[in-house]
Amino acid sequence: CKLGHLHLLSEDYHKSLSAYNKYHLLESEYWKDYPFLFGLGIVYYHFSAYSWTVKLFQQLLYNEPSFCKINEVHCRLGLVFKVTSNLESAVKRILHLIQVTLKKSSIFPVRFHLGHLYEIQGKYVAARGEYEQIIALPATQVKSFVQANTLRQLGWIHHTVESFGDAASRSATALQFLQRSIEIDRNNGQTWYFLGRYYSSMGKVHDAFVSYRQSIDKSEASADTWCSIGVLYQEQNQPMDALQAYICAVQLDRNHEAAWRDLAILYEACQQPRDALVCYLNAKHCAQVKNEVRSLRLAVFVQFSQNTKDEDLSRRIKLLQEQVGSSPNEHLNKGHILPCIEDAWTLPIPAELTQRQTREVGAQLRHHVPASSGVQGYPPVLQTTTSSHKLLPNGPATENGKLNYHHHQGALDGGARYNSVMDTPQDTPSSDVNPSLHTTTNPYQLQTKLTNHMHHHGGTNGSIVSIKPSPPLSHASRSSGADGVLSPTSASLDQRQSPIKEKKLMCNGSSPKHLHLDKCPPPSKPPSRKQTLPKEELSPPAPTIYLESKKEAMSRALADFCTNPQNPVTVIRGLAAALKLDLGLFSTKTLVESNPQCTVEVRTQAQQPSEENWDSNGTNKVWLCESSRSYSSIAKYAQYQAMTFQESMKVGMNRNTKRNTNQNTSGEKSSRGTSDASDPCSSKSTSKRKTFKTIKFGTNIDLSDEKKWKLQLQELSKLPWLFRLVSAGNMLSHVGHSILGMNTIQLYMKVPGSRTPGHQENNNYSAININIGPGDCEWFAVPEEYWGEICNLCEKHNINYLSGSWWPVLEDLYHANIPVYRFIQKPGDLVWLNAGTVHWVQAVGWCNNIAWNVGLVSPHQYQMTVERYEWNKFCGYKSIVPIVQLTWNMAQHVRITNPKLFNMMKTCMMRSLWQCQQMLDNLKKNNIDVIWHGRTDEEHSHYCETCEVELFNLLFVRRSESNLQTHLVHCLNCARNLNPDLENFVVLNQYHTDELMRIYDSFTL
Ligand SMILES: O=C(O)CCC(=O)C(=O)O
Repeated sequence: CKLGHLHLLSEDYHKSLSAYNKYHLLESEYWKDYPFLFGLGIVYYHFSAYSWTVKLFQQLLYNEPSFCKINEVHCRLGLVFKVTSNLESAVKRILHLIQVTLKKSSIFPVRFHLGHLYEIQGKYVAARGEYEQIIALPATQVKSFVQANTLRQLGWIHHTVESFGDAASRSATALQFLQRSIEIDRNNGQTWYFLGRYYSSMGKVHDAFVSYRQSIDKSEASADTWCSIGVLYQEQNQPMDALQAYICAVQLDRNHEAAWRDLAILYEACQQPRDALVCYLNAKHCAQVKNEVRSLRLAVFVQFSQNTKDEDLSRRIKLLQEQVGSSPNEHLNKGHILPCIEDAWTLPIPAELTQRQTREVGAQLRHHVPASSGVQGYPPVLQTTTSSHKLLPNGPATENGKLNYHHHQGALDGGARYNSVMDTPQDTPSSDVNPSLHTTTNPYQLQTKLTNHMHHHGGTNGSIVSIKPSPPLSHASRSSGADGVLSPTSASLDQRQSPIKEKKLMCNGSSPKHLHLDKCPPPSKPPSRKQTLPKEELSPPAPTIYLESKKEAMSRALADFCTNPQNPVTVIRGLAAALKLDLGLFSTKTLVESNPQCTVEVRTQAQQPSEENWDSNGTNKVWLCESSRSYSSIAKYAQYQAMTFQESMKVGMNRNTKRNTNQNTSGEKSSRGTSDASDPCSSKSTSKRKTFKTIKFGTNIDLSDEKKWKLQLQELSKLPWLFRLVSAGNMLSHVGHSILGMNTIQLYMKVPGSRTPGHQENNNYSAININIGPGDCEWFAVPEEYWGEICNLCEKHNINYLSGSWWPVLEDLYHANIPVYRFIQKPGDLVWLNAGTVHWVQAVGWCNNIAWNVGLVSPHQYQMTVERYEWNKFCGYKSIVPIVQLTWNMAQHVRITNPKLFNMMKTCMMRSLWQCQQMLDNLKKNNIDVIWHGRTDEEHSHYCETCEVELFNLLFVRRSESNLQTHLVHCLNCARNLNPDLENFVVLNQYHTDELMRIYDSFTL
């Protein structure tokens, strides 16, 4: 491990990786060695092996949030999330970093990234705000490369964002910014490229060309620049030069959609339809590859324009296929202006532009074979036909022949492009370890590269970080003294820490910080199951219970069946009848009569077949389940529900009349195609592109107000104890405050196709859902032990399992050997979801549902809850159930008789007590006062403003700088990160230690 550090210090990453690997193989408890986690994370970052970087840094953050280089960890995580398009997480990390590096000069590169993240997200005003803060500062305070990059981006957004003013003034401002940027840094190829784009759009051809040339000269090989040069040549009617430039672009980036399109347009203009067709097909493939990523990343309006682009593309391809198919082969080859695409592929790059370029292209191409590039087998070869039809003259290249300048909007488009904004080594947090995020190679390629490297350099056989369970953590063996080992390598962000106080205030060096009950390593996903399930076990029937009497409904046997971990989900039929429940109280009519103005969150969705999920273009099956959010009222949504229902009745009646007429006149039955309008989830399919009706789903309607919903709540108290909203045996009744939708009721109002995407319940609690009707709902459920595999599939689709919105493609699950319960919930059916069951739901008809959570006081439920609490902490995701507070409350109010549950709760209490005591001792030693605050009844638990962990007892409070009326609460680590000596903080405590000790002692079996 030390050897790894040494090589890292001398920036020999290969050797460092090799040494760290050896250590990792030998040391099963590697995760206790924080400098190792940091060092190896840095090495992976260097090689752009981002998923491994994230894993190691998360382990480090989880185990030692006060590690001396923790800000560097946050910064790199922010950049990793940025480059892997996990933009929300990136913004979160960068905002955190800005907060903790307040008023330091190191903030500005970070602030630049924040601005740029906003720009990528299409939040231009926010982006401009960040950029303007940077350039408003005296030049001496901001490094010149940050200034230059900021001016460049400001120039670019003024040039491209129409809402920033009238064209003339935007244009003047854009030019000023770009020129100022170049004055500061003449060697930035990206800035020259933007300037070229600017001049080109102003019709200043010569200036544009000079700028592009500068760009080529200064930059690494850039497909964008070559593509734009091609456009410029083509506009000047120099097709051969244009061809060469485009070829250069697609050689540099085989997935450069715009360059393939432009090349196609060029060939069409030169009446070479066969070559044009090849290029369009490649463009189409690139578009497909990009679509899924794009829909994750870009704002809706960009998707609309993408849809139009895709339609154009498909139309052109169809036209050309007809042309090519109907023309003799030899005819197609006659009178070419340009070499065909296969020959063009071998053309040399224009000599005048390439002295420096050729060197780089060679180097690039060696590394630049995309791991999953579907545009294979270059040069592209078209299967020619031998049909004898005549080639149409004058390919209509100008109909959609606008060249694709705007399809590649520099910093705003694809991932590879925006990397270049940040990859100047100085842009990264600390230049001393030179963590370059390579411009031209995507993370996945580099992962492959890295793996190959490891094969060749005698590393492991690819299993670099095989996270395996290790023996329990021994406190004594924690390597605490070695934290400083790497300090000299990355001093940038941490110089401000005061080492003396740091040691004094640290209280968690050897204390058990987490609730992890058996002191195991950082949380990890359950291992994948190896055994292959027989086909019939992949679709098990959902356990269903038919109740006939109140006695059965109230029986112990029913509760035991539902809570048995062997049954991930149970459908209970006949409950409403057995208990004489009046579910009509939740019908739309009654809801409108009782609370018409109540707020409804509306999700606008596409109505799709339940086992499928298509991207917004209707071209690929994807996991990302998009919906936009708005708000309405019960009364308005009810109108919508009724209106859609009536419409569908009308369509149904018309269809019947038509069918009858047809049958009567011709005696034939009308065929039922996929576009059957009365089928609520039907899709129309034109040239393989599906289109779906847009629907609105009324969700998360809050029925917590006991006055407004008195009758409804009363009715539900007739339920058996296990299903009741409030009961002594329900952990969630002991939280001490309401958690909306968990220990309060939520209502859903649906039309056919309304989707609740895949999820596990918060903190793995069990859930109850009753369908009020009149229509059915379709459910999909997967046992808890498979959540890790579903999480992996989400990651594969670039979706965050915890915070993202996903709808599993069923065939992907079967392919991964994951069993899925699929069943219909009829009106009156109660669905019980056991702890941790993964599920997703789609309405078949028009219906309302009510749902809430239950936490059975049992060891199984408690363990599942704690596991998810820790996993959430590991992933930086907030647990909305404050488990520590809940445990202390339960210890006071519930008689626990199960020894396993008792031990787990006692461990949790002991750890929180121990931590509080350590903090108090250290605060006292440092003469920091702790002020009594207490806790009011029903006071909500506090969470750290920065890292969102639950705070128990001790609160570190400061005034918000932006709003002095607001107080912000932090955990000790984040407070110290903001100010090592806790200046400007007030420390409050909510419990007397004596009282906690008394509760602890009197909590007995
Ligand atoms: O009825 C719905 O769509 C919500 C289903 C659900 O996820 C739940 O009740 O937990």
